[in-house]
Amino acid sequence: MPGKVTFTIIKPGAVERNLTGPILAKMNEAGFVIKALKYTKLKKEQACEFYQEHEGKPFYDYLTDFMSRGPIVVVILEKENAVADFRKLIGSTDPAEAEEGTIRKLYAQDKRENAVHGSDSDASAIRESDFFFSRVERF
Ligand code: IDP
Repeated sequence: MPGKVTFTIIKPGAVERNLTGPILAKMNEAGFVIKALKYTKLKKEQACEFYQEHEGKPFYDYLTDFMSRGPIVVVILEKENAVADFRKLIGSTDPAEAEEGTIRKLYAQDKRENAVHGSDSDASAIRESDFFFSRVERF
């Protein structure tokens, strides 16, 4: 049975362009409930750790520079079928391929700076939530 929790990051490009409010509103409108939320910033080595599964890929250095460029908003979200429904809400990695109305179609700049992250499995949602949030920050 799919889990009820997913994890998202509003990435630096979107925070810089003042899109945090509209993006959170889209998540709420789609039925996701905020369980934990934090405004923070990654150091380069922390971005490398978070994205270690992509180490060695051609976009890894750009990605980890980008993700540590400025503030981000990290959020744990709850909803039935959270991971799959959230991936649908954000759309394809490349906004040029994303469906109309998805968060990336609306707000991403390009494939590299694509506004938001969304966990790709229940296990990732747990691992990524644990990366950013302590036990007392969620309830
Ligand atoms: P996802 O975020 O849609 O799950 P992943 O394949 O996990 O996509 O890639 C993580 C992030 O790395 C993407 O959101 C995007 O910012 C960046 N990325 C992925 N593929 C490419 C690429 O081919 N070129 C440049 N950046 C990429």
